[in-house]
Amino acid sequence: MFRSILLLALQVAATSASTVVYNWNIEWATAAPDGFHRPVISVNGQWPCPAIEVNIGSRVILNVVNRLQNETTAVHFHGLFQTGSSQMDGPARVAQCPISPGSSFTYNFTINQPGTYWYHAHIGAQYIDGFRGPIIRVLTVEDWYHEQAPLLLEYYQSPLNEDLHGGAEPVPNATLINGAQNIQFPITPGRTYLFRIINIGSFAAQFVQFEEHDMTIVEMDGVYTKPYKVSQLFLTAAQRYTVLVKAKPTNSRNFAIVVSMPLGMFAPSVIPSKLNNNATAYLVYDNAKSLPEPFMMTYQDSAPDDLVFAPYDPQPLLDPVTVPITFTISFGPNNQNQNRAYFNNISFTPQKVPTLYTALSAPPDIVNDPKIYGPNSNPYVLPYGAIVQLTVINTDSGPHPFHLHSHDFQVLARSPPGVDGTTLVIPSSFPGGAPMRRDTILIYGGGAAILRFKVDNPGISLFHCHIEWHVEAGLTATFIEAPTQLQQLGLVIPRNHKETCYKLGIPMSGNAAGNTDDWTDLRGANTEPPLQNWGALVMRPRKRQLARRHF
Ligand SMILES: [Cu+2]
Repeated sequence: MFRSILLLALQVAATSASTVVYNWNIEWATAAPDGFHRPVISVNGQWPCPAIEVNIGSRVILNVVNRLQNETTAVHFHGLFQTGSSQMDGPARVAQCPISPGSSFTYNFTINQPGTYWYHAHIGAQYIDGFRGPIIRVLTVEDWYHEQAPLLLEYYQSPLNEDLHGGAEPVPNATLINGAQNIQFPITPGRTYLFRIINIGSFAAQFVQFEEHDMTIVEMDGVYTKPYKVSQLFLTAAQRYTVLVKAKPTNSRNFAIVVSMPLGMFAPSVIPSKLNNNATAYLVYDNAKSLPEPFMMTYQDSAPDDLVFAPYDPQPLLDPVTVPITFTISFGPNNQNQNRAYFNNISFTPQKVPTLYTALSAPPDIVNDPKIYGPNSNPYVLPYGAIVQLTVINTDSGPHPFHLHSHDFQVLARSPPGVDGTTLVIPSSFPGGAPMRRDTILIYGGGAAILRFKVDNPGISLFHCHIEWHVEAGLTATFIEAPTQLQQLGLVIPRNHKETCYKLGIPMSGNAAGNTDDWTDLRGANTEPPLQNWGALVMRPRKRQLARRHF
């Protein structure tokens, strides 16, 4: 567990071109962060999983050995652009093959962005079972389930769930702070503390409030901002903030930190009877004094509105738009009666050949044809240098946090909660003087947002909802970014990356269907999700086990 307060004074701007090697055995352990014992996915037996802590300029070599025995794995580094290293981005079946039990896999990349990031499994809802952690020491907040992800996922995507619960998502059982509850942070009066706060959860948004202490926001999602004082923070899954907290001048008493999941995102019919949606931690000024009772948090609706934050390094509006894309988000049962999620009526299904390998192996004269990536990868080929405008229209009644790999994006406009998004227009000026930027944005139910980014990072960049259930339900689009330039980069696919594919019999060349003779022949490409989705499990259970205890 992290006692992770960093004194601002210790934030020395250190740069070094060092190489940091991590050797991680991914293995099962048991933990009871909220008193309930359950299997968790650990790093070298350690859970919560350790932080990756590196200075800017450092090279990270992360040697992963999958010792889970019953599940495959893959790791994504959320917020890192992986410029020139798309093969290290991590999404299984997109940038790599799943790592089989017993296999090794090396991620090797340079950190060239300051800020707050995190890592998580990017395969089959696996990060719900605990394989997630910070890149830098932080205060993490997260939702927590008592049931294991494969069981929950299989039930979530089953026709039975559609019939009984309208396809509702499994609801977490608890909220955690730094993978625990009742953590204590020792505080010295008069000092200013820097907290990097990450929502590493898989579904719920979290409100964070320090009793009688304001927070001054200075960074969000890797984008440093002009200081902005708030009394309460709101983080969707995957969002990050760095805040400064000024300690009181005296140690007259101790204070509570309360973290709370709003219940509005959960379907009432499947909320567990013993849901604990609050967690408490403490600012301890004086060990001899008692700890306060946690205060009742009153949610400041969508507090604060992140569109008002001003980047510390304002960048001019990306203009003119050369590739406008409109995504209409919807949910509904497919013809197998599974509750699926759609961008423009297309539900994402992983293809036979990982998309990066299709892009690397395609003949140059066809690599820019989106068809070769398979219609159900929801492919968009973006030419180098393009200015892309994403207009995302959420026709669902619930809010969704959308994340773009390999970039941050400019947020030009977003409709407020409860406002019809179809009339959204780009304002003539921005509250912060320049468009706000981040890599994960909440789009309210029935609302919309307009985002822009520049195609300057050849590789495969996913755009998806960061609610892990919705990833599995297909709420993902694939940007094939500058494939001609990508081929010219000469990416080296390491031997152990190839071996993971050989082991699973996954082809590393060809179109989405694995066809290398006729690249326009997509027969055999994956178009439907499996009727039973057991996530990262290698062997499906003999008998179908429904996660009925949870529902
Ligand atoms: Cu979603």
